[in-house]
Amino acid sequence: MTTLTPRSKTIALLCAISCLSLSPFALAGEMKDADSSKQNKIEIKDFAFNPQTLTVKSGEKITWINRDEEPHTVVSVEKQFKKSTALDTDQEFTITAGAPGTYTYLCSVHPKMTGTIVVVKS
Ligand SMILES: [Cu+2]
Repeated sequence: MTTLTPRSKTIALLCAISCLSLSPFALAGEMKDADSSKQNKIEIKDFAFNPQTLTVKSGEKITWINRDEEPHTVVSVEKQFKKSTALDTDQEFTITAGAPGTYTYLCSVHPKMTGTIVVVKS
């Protein structure tokens, strides 16, 4: 009675596959719910950072998301924050804004792509 029939094995396998494919969505949902603070998003699209200048408060999170088919990076010109890896399509990169100041950054793959973050006191 404890032996799995081929049919029940197939069902178990299908369940595992569907559970796996659902997990990224479940995870994204959880992350959204967990973070109720303001979302500072910068979209990378058509080889540009959007918005090009973003003002945030110290301690807030900033997330870049690559909407291009090309890989892009986010690199602080004066190494004021950790640099991203090469972001693939729809991949995100998040930092927490540090001390107040002006932070310029660029894409190291396409150095003409630049952006600015202005951090103000929280
Ligand atoms: Cu780029």
